[in-house]
Amino acid sequence: MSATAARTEVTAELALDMYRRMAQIRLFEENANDLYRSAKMPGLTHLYIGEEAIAVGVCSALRRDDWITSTHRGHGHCLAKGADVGRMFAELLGKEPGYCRGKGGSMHIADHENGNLGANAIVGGSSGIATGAAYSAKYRGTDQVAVCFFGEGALGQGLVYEVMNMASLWQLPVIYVCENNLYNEYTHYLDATAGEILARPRAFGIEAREVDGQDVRAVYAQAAELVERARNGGGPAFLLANTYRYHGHHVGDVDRAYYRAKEEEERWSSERDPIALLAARLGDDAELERMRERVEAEIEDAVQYALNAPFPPASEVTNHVYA
Ligand SMILES: Cc1ncc(C[n+]2csc(CCOP(=O)(O)OP(=O)(O)O)c2C)c(N)n1
Repeated sequence: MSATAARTEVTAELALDMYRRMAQIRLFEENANDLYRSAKMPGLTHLYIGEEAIAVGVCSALRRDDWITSTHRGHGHCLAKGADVGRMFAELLGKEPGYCRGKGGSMHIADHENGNLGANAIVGGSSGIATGAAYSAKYRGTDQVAVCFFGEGALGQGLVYEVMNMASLWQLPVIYVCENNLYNEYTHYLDATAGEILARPRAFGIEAREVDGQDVRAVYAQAAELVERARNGGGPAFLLANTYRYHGHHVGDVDRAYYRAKEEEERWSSERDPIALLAARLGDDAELERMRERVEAEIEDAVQYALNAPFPPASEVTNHVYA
């Protein structure tokens, strides 16, 4: 077995850990939805349910000191990179122990200790930040890698092409992970995206691959190869992961019949669910059930912790705010 093959191998231990992380994200998101629907959460949020295998597969190939940047649909990325569930719920509820002392909310969670440079509500915006982080790693001579998660809607943003051009010229250790969940808000991506997606990074000489975003083992294997390659000076890469969001664009988008069929939604959740696909492969139902129960207890505690946490005092409303 080659050295690269050894690193991309999914051991039983890693598969179980990836299962736990996907289950944690799924339950986190279901609880976030409940908090919104019971009017306990201010604002709204964009659920990652259905896409868990991408965040988990990619982040499982990263070190803690590697970086990620995230999007408006960012809870899964935060959790997969190691964020604390209690502090995440606290942020969603606007509470003091939240990652931004409750002032950022769902779309602005950053967790620098775990290498998460932040979610970003500007579609495509974080591509500049991830590429800058990769430039910093190269300039300082560290072997860190930066991953930029974004939806296929970001392919319409010019910044993404400016930074891919630089990343290729300077051989930066950055991986652009395009999560194609088929819809940019309420528009099918084929109505907004000309030509082949992979032809775009390839035009800059960037290594570009495609993966089944519902198969966490496949995502991990591709990511592990591309991360090692970038870490060893092999330059940037682009990973197109095909996926689907089960819920609406945001939690308020409940009547979706005008832009996509119920049958399509049911097909993805019943036949292509990333957690069920991995469970079928792992087989040990009793072990998985125990793991699910542990995650359920962890999430329940975290929700209670956030509900009971204080709001920041009104006197500090303008502290830490740079807008
Ligand atoms: C620069 C910019 N333009 C428009 C918007 C409004 N907007 C928010 S999400 C979104 C669609 C994003 O689709 P995609 O990038 O595919 O991500 P997904 O929501 O599917 O995860 C748009 C247009 C925005 N936030 N930023």
